Amino acid sequence: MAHDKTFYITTPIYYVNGVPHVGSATTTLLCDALARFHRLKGEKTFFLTGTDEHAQKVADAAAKAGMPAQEFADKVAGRFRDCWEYLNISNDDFIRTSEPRHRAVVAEVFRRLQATGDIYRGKYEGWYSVADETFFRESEVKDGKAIESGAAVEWVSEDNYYFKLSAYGDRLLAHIQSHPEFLQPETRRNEVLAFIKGGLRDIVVSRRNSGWGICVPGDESQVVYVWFDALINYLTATGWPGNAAWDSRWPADLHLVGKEIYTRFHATLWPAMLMGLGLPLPGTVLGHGWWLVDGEKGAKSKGNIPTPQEVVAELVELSGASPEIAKDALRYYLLRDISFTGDAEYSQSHLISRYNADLCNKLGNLLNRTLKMLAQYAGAVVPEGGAERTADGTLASLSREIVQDVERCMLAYDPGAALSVIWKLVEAGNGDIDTTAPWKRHKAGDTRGVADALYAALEAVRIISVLLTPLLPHVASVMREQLGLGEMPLGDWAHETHWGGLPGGRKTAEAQPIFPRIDTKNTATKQKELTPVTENMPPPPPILEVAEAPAAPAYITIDDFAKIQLKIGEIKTAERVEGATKLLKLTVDIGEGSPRQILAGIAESYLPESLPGKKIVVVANLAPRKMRGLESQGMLMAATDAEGHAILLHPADPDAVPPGAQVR
Ligand code: ME8
Repeated sequence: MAHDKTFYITTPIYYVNGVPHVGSATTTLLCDALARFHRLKGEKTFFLTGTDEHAQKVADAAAKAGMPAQEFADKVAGRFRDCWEYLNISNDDFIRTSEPRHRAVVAEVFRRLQATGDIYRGKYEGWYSVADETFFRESEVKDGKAIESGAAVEWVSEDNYYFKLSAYGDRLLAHIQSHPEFLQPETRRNEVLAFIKGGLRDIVVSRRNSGWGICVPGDESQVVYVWFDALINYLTATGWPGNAAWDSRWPADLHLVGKEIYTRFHATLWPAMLMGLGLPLPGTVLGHGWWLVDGEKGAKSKGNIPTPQEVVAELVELSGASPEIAKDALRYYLLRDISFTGDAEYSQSHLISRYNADLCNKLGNLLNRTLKMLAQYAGAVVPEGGAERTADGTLASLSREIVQDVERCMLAYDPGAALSVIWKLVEAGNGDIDTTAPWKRHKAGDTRGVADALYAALEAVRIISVLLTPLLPHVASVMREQLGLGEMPLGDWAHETHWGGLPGGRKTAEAQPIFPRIDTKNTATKQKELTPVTENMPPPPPILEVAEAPAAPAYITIDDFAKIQLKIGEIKTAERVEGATKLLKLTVDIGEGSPRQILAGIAESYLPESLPGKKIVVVANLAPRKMRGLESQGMLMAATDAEGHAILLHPADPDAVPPGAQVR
């Protein structure tokens, strides 16, 4: 095998019983970011996605639509292709399991495993769930439902073919234990270890032929079980076994999937099938958590989760940003907030907070103010002198660290962590401008000082554009356009991430804001005016009415004031409240031993992760009251800014006052 190994990355192939939504888009976008990163580093890359068509639920959906299954599958597969094109997904191939190239490989795998005795004939009697397309054991079923998913099961009794999964338990365990990178994250690896140690049973790999699926070779009465068929897609796309170059792609470096298809299928059945075929196992199988909507898994069957096109249209409408920018804003939210270890709540208000706080206020502001100052103080021409001109050098050294951290995150397959690291540089860029204050230097006639400060800010913006190229490709290219630079050439990652690379003497383009701010005061009304985003989608959650204070009288007496007990509190934890756009649930230490639970209507002004550790002022003797079924044991004091956002009050010297200190 004298070929250079290609970096090979795959998404699940999606069932064509429903259209793509922001859940399937998330897995696809994660893979897209990783594929783009490897290409930028100059590696040969092969990024595969596609559709899984031979499921019983696809046949059922086609019947419901009154269409032949193949015609129905063609139509919905087209929706997936279109959606990925719309989102600028850079897949190198799109595989459909109904294609002849795949049917031939499935038949070949089946034949080979029959020849080794790994596939044999038997009779199956037991439970099957169409929604999960999974066979369940008696112990996995309760009250007619699969315990794992809650989906209905039916009793089936069929003559089938079996795969000898039971023979692979020990080899699987040995491989998992000697390859710590194979199953990630660690919590899922442990789940798989427990699943395998619990004992593997042989698995049914064919079903009665009801006219939809790939026939078992030599036995037209049976079709190959949809999961056995589907997993093989990863091999089909390499050209195995006929194409001499198949092993430049195989084994895949990364299979990225959602958690529900991780343990049983991608981490157990698939590696066992490969072992049976004598083929190497994939480098890493990584499972992410779900987007929940109002606490429940977002799923096409429930119709509770929007399509990317719907969300982008809303963002364009609310912000006035261009559709391409709105697509990257959606990318930003999905990549940044999906969780690998747990689940995450998907909501429009979280998306808007991310848009306003991170994209508009931080990134957009940094780009805009830097270019505006350059135009104002230096004729929009990049100062000459390169890396020499880096003000006090802090931004330069931070940038070096951040480049390394971003690379580490991307190599660890974590685009969300990479984004949060990049935002440290965005924040530091803004902070550096505040401290170097080019406007003051300009006023003092310090031309050199202005040039140093502006060069540092411009270079930070350029490095950020490089780091964002695989993650937010359109935003990165607009940033580069405004900086007067061209597209990032593939393979130039190492060179372009060096501090000091921005050539002097070049004219920048006019600063154009790319993320117009969303006015959150109007969001609720506008949201209501929009046509429902998906049929059957529940209406958006009502905006919480934060209890209005009664109008204050002109004067109160000192005795009235004395009734109010104000104390310094320290925020310990902060999280969003499911279904509430404005509300955060905090625990606050006010010096009483155990912290109080306080609900505050500040979710549109503060990200929960920015709050722990902050000292604030609490009304400690406000009678407890319930909001959204949760008790609030106090109130935080906050001012209101011009746009109606809550701005928390903090002690001027937070270290001097312990939690519980009286405020008068
Ligand atoms: O399972 N949150 O296809 P599928 C996050 N055909 N990701 C989600 C999600 C959510 N709420 N909902 C779906 C299949 N996904 C099989 C796969 S592979 C050989 C065969 C994403 O159409 C996530 O990646 O049900 C999940 O694993 C996948 O879509 C399931 O897509």
